[in-house]
Amino acid sequence: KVEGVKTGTGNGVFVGTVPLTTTQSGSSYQLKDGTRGGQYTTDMGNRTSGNGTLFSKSSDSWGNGSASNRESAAVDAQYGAAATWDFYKNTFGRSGIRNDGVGAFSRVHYDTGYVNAFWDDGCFCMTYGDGDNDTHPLTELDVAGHEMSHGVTSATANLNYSGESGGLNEATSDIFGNAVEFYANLPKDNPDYLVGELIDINGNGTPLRYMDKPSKDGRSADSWYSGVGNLDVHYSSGVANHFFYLLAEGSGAKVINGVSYNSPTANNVTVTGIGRDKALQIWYKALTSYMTSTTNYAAARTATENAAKDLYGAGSAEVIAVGTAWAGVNVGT
Ligand code: ASN
Ligand code: ZN
Repeated sequence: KVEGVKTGTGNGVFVGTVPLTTTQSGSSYQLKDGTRGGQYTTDMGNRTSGNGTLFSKSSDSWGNGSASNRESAAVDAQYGAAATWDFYKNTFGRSGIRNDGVGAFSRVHYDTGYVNAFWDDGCFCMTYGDGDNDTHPLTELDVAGHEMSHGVTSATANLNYSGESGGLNEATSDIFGNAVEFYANLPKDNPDYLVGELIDINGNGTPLRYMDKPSKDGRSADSWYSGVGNLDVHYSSGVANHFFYLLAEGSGAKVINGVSYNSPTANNVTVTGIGRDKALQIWYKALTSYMTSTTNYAAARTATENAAKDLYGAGSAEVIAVGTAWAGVNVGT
Protein backbone atom coordinates (compact mmCIF):
# COMPACT_ATOMS: atom_id res chain seq x y z
CA LYS A 1 0.00 0.00 0.00
CA VAL A 2 1.36 3.39 -1.00
CA GLU A 3 0.96 6.31 1.40
CA GLY A 4 2.45 9.71 1.12
CA VAL A 5 2.68 13.36 0.50
CA LYS A 6 1.98 14.29 -3.13
CA THR A 7 1.75 17.45 -5.19
CA GLY A 8 -1.49 17.56 -7.13
CA THR A 9 -3.02 20.26 -9.31
CA GLY A 10 -6.15 22.25 -8.59
CA ASN A 11 -8.30 24.59 -10.66
CA GLY A 12 -10.41 26.64 -8.28
CA VAL A 13 -13.27 29.06 -8.79
CA PHE A 14 -11.15 32.02 -7.64
CA VAL A 15 -7.55 30.82 -7.21
CA GLY A 16 -7.17 29.59 -10.79
CA THR A 17 -4.64 26.80 -11.42
CA VAL A 18 -2.52 26.09 -8.35
CA PRO A 19 -0.40 23.29 -6.90
CA LEU A 20 -1.97 21.48 -3.93
CA THR A 21 -0.25 19.31 -1.36
CA THR A 22 -2.31 16.10 -1.23
CA THR A 23 -2.17 12.64 0.29
CA GLN A 24 -1.99 9.36 -1.56
CA SER A 25 -3.68 6.46 0.21
CA GLY A 26 -3.51 3.23 -1.74
CA SER A 27 -4.87 3.95 -5.21
CA SER A 28 -6.71 7.10 -4.22
CA TYR A 29 -5.77 10.70 -3.55
CA GLN A 30 -7.19 12.88 -0.79
CA LEU A 31 -7.50 16.64 -0.40
CA LYS A 32 -5.42 16.46 2.74
CA ASP A 33 -2.14 18.27 3.39
CA GLY A 34 0.28 16.33 5.57
CA THR A 35 2.81 19.17 5.56
CA ARG A 36 0.62 21.83 7.20
CA GLY A 37 -0.83 20.25 10.31
CA GLY A 38 -2.98 17.77 8.37
CA GLN A 39 -5.38 20.33 6.90
CA TYR A 40 -8.12 18.74 4.75
CA THR A 41 -11.35 19.69 2.99
CA THR A 42 -14.76 18.00 3.07
CA ASP A 43 -17.98 18.20 1.03
CA MET A 44 -20.98 19.00 3.26
CA GLY A 45 -23.33 17.84 0.48
CA ASN A 46 -25.51 20.94 1.16
CA ARG A 47 -26.23 19.76 4.70
CA THR A 48 -25.75 21.88 7.81
CA SER A 49 -24.83 19.16 10.29
CA GLY A 50 -21.96 16.71 10.53
CA ASN A 51 -18.52 17.28 9.09
CA GLY A 52 -19.07 16.09 5.51
CA THR A 53 -17.01 13.70 3.41
CA LEU A 54 -13.30 14.07 2.69
CA PHE A 55 -12.63 14.87 -0.99
CA SER A 56 -11.06 11.75 -2.42
CA LYS A 57 -10.60 10.42 -5.99
CA SER A 58 -8.48 8.26 -8.27
CA SER A 59 -6.48 11.08 -9.89
CA ASP A 60 -4.57 13.98 -8.33
CA SER A 61 -6.17 16.72 -10.40
CA TRP A 62 -9.02 18.66 -8.78
CA GLY A 63 -11.73 21.02 -10.01
CA ASN A 64 -12.16 22.73 -13.38
CA GLY A 65 -12.52 26.39 -12.40
CA SER A 66 -16.31 26.30 -12.56
CA ALA A 67 -18.54 26.59 -9.50
CA SER A 68 -20.75 23.84 -10.95
CA ASN A 69 -17.93 21.33 -10.42
CA ARG A 70 -18.06 20.37 -6.72
CA GLU A 71 -14.26 20.13 -6.49
CA SER A 72 -13.61 23.71 -7.61
CA ALA A 73 -14.74 25.38 -4.37
CA ALA A 74 -12.81 22.70 -2.48
CA VAL A 75 -9.64 23.69 -4.36
CA ASP A 76 -10.17 27.30 -3.24
CA ALA A 77 -10.73 26.19 0.36
CA GLN A 78 -7.76 23.83 0.49
CA TYR A 79 -5.47 26.40 -1.15
CA GLY A 80 -6.86 29.14 1.15
CA ALA A 81 -6.01 27.09 4.24
CA ALA A 82 -2.49 26.42 2.89
CA ALA A 83 -1.87 30.08 2.00
CA THR A 84 -3.15 31.21 5.41
CA TRP A 85 -0.89 28.65 7.12
CA ASP A 86 2.14 29.83 5.08
CA PHE A 87 1.34 33.51 5.61
CA TYR A 88 1.26 33.17 9.42
CA LYS A 89 4.32 30.88 9.48
CA ASN A 90 6.53 32.95 7.19
CA THR A 91 5.38 36.42 8.32
CA PHE A 92 5.13 35.93 12.08
CA GLY A 93 6.60 32.50 12.82
CA ARG A 94 3.15 31.35 13.92
CA SER A 95 2.53 27.62 13.47
CA GLY A 96 -1.18 27.32 12.75
CA ILE A 97 -4.16 29.18 14.12
CA ARG A 98 -3.42 28.25 17.75
CA ASN A 99 0.38 28.22 17.20
CA ASP A 100 0.43 24.55 18.13
CA GLY A 101 1.17 23.01 14.72
CA VAL A 102 -2.39 21.74 14.30
CA GLY A 103 -4.16 22.42 10.99
CA ALA A 104 -7.81 23.40 10.67
CA PHE A 105 -10.12 21.55 8.28
CA SER A 106 -12.47 23.21 5.79
CA ARG A 107 -16.06 22.34 4.86
CA VAL A 108 -17.51 23.43 1.51
CA HIS A 109 -21.04 23.27 0.01
CA TYR A 110 -22.67 24.04 3.35
CA ASP A 111 -26.47 24.40 3.09
CA THR A 112 -28.18 25.69 -0.07
CA GLY A 113 -28.05 29.32 -1.20
CA TYR A 114 -25.99 30.14 1.90
CA VAL A 115 -24.36 33.57 1.46
CA ASN A 116 -21.71 33.46 4.17
CA ALA A 117 -18.60 31.72 5.46
CA PHE A 118 -17.61 31.27 9.08
CA TRP A 119 -14.95 30.07 11.47
CA ASP A 120 -15.97 27.86 14.42
CA ASP A 121 -13.62 27.42 17.40
CA GLY A 122 -15.65 24.38 18.53
CA CYS A 123 -14.92 22.15 15.52
CA PHE A 124 -11.70 24.10 14.84
CA CYS A 125 -12.99 24.32 11.28
CA MET A 126 -13.80 26.64 8.43
CA THR A 127 -17.14 26.53 6.57
CA TYR A 128 -18.19 28.01 3.21
CA GLY A 129 -21.61 28.46 1.65
CA ASP A 130 -22.16 28.46 -2.11
CA GLY A 131 -23.80 31.91 -2.24
CA ASP A 132 -26.85 33.02 -4.21
CA ASN A 133 -28.35 30.21 -6.30
CA ASP A 134 -25.34 28.11 -5.22
CA THR A 135 -23.32 29.80 -7.98
CA HIS A 136 -21.16 32.31 -6.01
CA PRO A 137 -19.20 30.29 -3.43
CA LEU A 138 -17.73 32.36 -0.62
CA THR A 139 -14.33 30.74 -1.13
CA GLU A 140 -12.26 33.77 -2.17
CA LEU A 141 -8.80 33.91 -0.62
CA ASP A 142 -9.31 37.10 1.41
CA VAL A 143 -12.47 35.58 2.91
CA ALA A 144 -10.60 32.37 3.78
CA GLY A 145 -7.88 34.42 5.48
CA HIS A 146 -10.49 36.60 7.19
CA GLU A 147 -12.38 33.69 8.70
CA MET A 148 -9.34 31.71 9.85
CA SER A 149 -7.94 34.91 11.40
CA HIS A 150 -11.01 34.90 13.69
CA GLY A 151 -9.45 31.72 15.09
CA VAL A 152 -6.13 33.53 15.64
CA THR A 153 -7.87 36.43 17.42
CA SER A 154 -9.80 33.99 19.53
CA ALA A 155 -6.55 32.22 20.54
CA THR A 156 -4.80 35.53 21.40
CA ALA A 157 -6.44 38.86 22.35
CA ASN A 158 -9.89 37.20 22.24
CA LEU A 159 -11.54 40.54 21.45
CA ASN A 160 -15.24 40.47 22.45
CA TYR A 161 -17.42 40.33 19.32
CA SER A 162 -19.51 43.42 20.11
CA GLY A 163 -18.95 47.14 20.59
CA GLU A 164 -15.57 48.66 19.72
CA SER A 165 -13.67 45.45 20.57
CA GLY A 166 -15.93 43.68 18.05
CA GLY A 167 -14.97 46.21 15.38
CA LEU A 168 -11.30 45.56 16.20
CA ASN A 169 -11.94 41.80 15.97
CA GLU A 170 -13.52 42.18 12.50
CA ALA A 171 -10.80 44.58 11.32
CA THR A 172 -8.11 42.14 12.43
CA SER A 173 -9.72 39.57 10.13
CA ASP A 174 -9.94 42.02 7.21
CA ILE A 175 -6.32 43.15 7.74
CA PHE A 176 -4.89 39.61 7.84
CA GLY A 177 -7.36 38.26 5.25
CA ASN A 178 -6.17 40.81 2.71
CA ALA A 179 -2.58 40.16 3.81
CA VAL A 180 -3.06 36.50 2.80
CA GLU A 181 -4.19 37.74 -0.63
CA PHE A 182 -1.04 39.90 -0.91
CA TYR A 183 1.09 36.98 0.31
CA ALA A 184 -0.27 34.54 -2.31
CA ASN A 185 -0.13 37.17 -5.07
CA LEU A 186 -2.12 35.04 -7.52
CA PRO A 187 -2.49 36.17 -11.14
CA LYS A 188 -6.24 35.53 -10.94
CA ASP A 189 -6.66 37.39 -7.61
CA ASN A 190 -4.85 40.70 -7.81
CA PRO A 191 -3.85 41.69 -4.23
CA ASP A 192 -5.84 44.70 -3.03
CA TYR A 193 -7.34 46.53 -0.06
CA LEU A 194 -10.86 45.40 -0.98
CA VAL A 195 -12.68 42.53 0.73
CA GLY A 196 -14.49 39.88 -1.33
CA GLU A 197 -14.10 41.73 -4.64
CA LEU A 198 -14.28 38.57 -6.79
CA ILE A 199 -17.41 37.00 -5.32
CA ASP A 200 -19.90 39.58 -6.60
CA ILE A 201 -21.84 39.22 -3.39
CA ASN A 202 -23.83 42.42 -4.08
CA GLY A 203 -24.65 41.39 -7.67
CA ASN A 204 -23.30 44.67 -9.09
CA GLY A 205 -19.58 43.94 -9.13
CA THR A 206 -18.76 45.85 -5.94
CA PRO A 207 -16.71 44.38 -3.08
CA LEU A 208 -18.02 43.75 0.41
CA ARG A 209 -15.67 46.27 2.07
CA TYR A 210 -13.05 48.94 1.23
CA MET A 211 -10.10 49.58 3.54
CA ASP A 212 -8.92 52.89 2.04
CA LYS A 213 -12.32 54.54 2.51
CA PRO A 214 -14.63 52.15 4.39
CA SER A 215 -17.72 54.38 3.95
CA LYS A 216 -17.72 53.51 0.23
CA ASP A 217 -19.87 50.49 1.21
CA GLY A 218 -22.56 52.91 2.39
CA ARG A 219 -22.40 51.77 6.02
CA SER A 220 -18.90 51.47 7.46
CA ALA A 221 -17.26 54.17 9.58
CA ASP A 222 -14.21 55.99 8.19
CA SER A 223 -13.32 57.48 11.57
CA TRP A 224 -14.06 57.12 15.26
CA TYR A 225 -17.00 58.90 16.90
CA SER A 226 -18.57 58.32 20.30
CA GLY A 227 -21.34 56.02 19.00
CA VAL A 228 -19.23 53.94 16.63
CA GLY A 229 -19.41 50.93 18.96
CA ASN A 230 -23.17 50.76 18.39
CA LEU A 231 -22.67 49.83 14.73
CA ASP A 232 -22.61 46.20 13.61
CA VAL A 233 -19.03 44.93 14.07
CA HIS A 234 -18.64 44.66 10.26
CA TYR A 235 -19.08 48.45 10.04
CA SER A 236 -17.34 49.66 13.23
CA SER A 237 -14.34 47.75 11.83
CA GLY A 238 -13.99 50.57 9.30
CA VAL A 239 -12.05 52.73 11.79
CA ALA A 240 -9.27 50.15 12.21
CA ASN A 241 -9.30 49.06 8.55
CA HIS A 242 -8.81 52.70 7.59
CA PHE A 243 -6.08 53.11 10.23
CA PHE A 244 -4.23 50.10 8.82
CA TYR A 245 -4.50 51.33 5.23
CA LEU A 246 -3.20 54.79 6.26
CA LEU A 247 -0.32 53.32 8.27
CA ALA A 248 0.74 51.03 5.41
CA GLU A 249 0.09 53.23 2.37
CA GLY A 250 -0.46 56.80 3.57
CA SER A 251 -3.26 59.29 2.91
CA GLY A 252 -4.36 60.67 -0.45
CA ALA A 253 -4.60 59.08 -3.89
CA LYS A 254 -2.54 56.05 -4.86
CA VAL A 255 -2.58 53.25 -7.43
CA ILE A 256 -1.49 49.82 -6.19
CA ASN A 257 -1.38 46.82 -8.57
CA GLY A 258 -3.58 48.78 -10.95
CA VAL A 259 -6.29 49.54 -8.36
CA SER A 260 -6.99 53.21 -7.53
CA TYR A 261 -7.41 54.25 -3.91
CA ASN A 262 -8.18 57.57 -2.30
CA SER A 263 -7.89 57.68 1.45
CA PRO A 264 -9.12 60.89 3.06
CA THR A 265 -8.43 61.51 6.76
CA ALA A 266 -10.10 63.08 9.77
CA ASN A 267 -8.62 66.28 11.21
CA ASN A 268 -6.87 67.16 7.92
CA VAL A 269 -4.03 64.88 8.93
CA THR A 270 -1.47 63.86 6.31
CA VAL A 271 -0.15 60.34 6.83
CA THR A 272 3.02 58.96 5.23
CA GLY A 273 2.82 55.17 5.01
CA ILE A 274 5.50 52.90 6.47
CA GLY A 275 4.72 49.99 4.13
CA ARG A 276 2.63 46.85 4.47
CA ASP A 277 5.28 44.65 6.09
CA LYS A 278 5.93 46.92 9.07
CA ALA A 279 2.23 47.74 9.50
CA LEU A 280 1.48 43.99 9.66
CA GLN A 281 4.19 43.34 12.25
CA ILE A 282 2.84 46.16 14.41
CA TRP A 283 -0.76 44.93 14.24
CA TYR A 284 0.23 41.31 14.99
CA LYS A 285 2.40 42.31 17.96
CA ALA A 286 -0.36 44.55 19.31
CA LEU A 287 -2.92 41.74 18.92
CA THR A 288 -0.78 39.04 20.51
CA SER A 289 1.01 41.05 23.23
CA TYR A 290 -1.16 44.02 24.22
CA MET A 291 -4.84 43.72 23.22
CA THR A 292 -7.33 41.95 25.49
CA SER A 293 -11.00 41.00 25.20
CA THR A 294 -12.13 44.51 26.17
CA THR A 295 -9.70 46.63 24.15
CA ASN A 296 -11.49 49.63 22.59
CA TYR A 297 -10.21 52.07 19.98
CA ALA A 298 -8.37 54.31 22.47
CA ALA A 299 -6.66 51.24 23.94
CA ALA A 300 -5.86 49.92 20.45
CA ARG A 301 -3.93 53.12 19.80
CA THR A 302 -1.85 52.50 22.94
CA ALA A 303 -1.43 48.80 22.06
CA THR A 304 -0.12 49.56 18.57
CA GLU A 305 2.16 52.35 19.86
CA ASN A 306 3.63 49.93 22.41
CA ALA A 307 4.05 47.28 19.72
CA ALA A 308 5.81 49.76 17.41
CA LYS A 309 8.06 50.82 20.31
CA ASP A 310 9.03 47.19 20.97
CA LEU A 311 9.74 46.54 17.30
CA TYR A 312 11.32 49.79 16.11
CA GLY A 313 12.28 51.77 19.22
CA ALA A 314 10.86 54.66 21.23
CA GLY A 315 10.62 57.84 19.18
CA SER A 316 11.10 55.91 15.91
CA ALA A 317 9.47 57.07 12.68
CA GLU A 318 7.26 53.97 12.92
CA VAL A 319 5.93 54.93 16.38
CA ILE A 320 5.22 58.45 15.13
CA ALA A 321 3.45 57.10 12.04
CA VAL A 322 1.21 54.92 14.21
CA GLY A 323 0.10 58.00 16.17
CA THR A 324 -0.44 60.02 13.00
CA ALA A 325 -2.50 57.25 11.37
CA TRP A 326 -4.74 56.98 14.45
CA ALA A 327 -5.16 60.77 14.41
CA GLY A 328 -6.23 60.36 10.77
CA VAL A 329 -9.15 58.22 11.95
CA ASN A 330 -9.92 60.49 14.91
CA VAL A 331 -8.62 58.21 17.66
CA GLY A 332 -6.80 59.86 20.56
CA THR A 333 -6.20 63.26 19.09
N1 ASN B 1 -18.61 35.84 7.73
C1 ASN B 1 -18.91 36.43 9.00
C2 ASN B 1 -17.65 37.05 9.56
O1 ASN B 1 -16.62 36.42 9.65
C3 ASN B 1 -19.42 35.43 9.93
C4 ASN B 1 -19.80 36.10 11.20
O2 ASN B 1 -20.82 36.74 11.27
N2 ASN B 1 -18.94 36.05 12.20
O3 ASN B 1 -17.66 38.16 9.95
ZN1 ZN C 1 -15.52 38.29 10.38
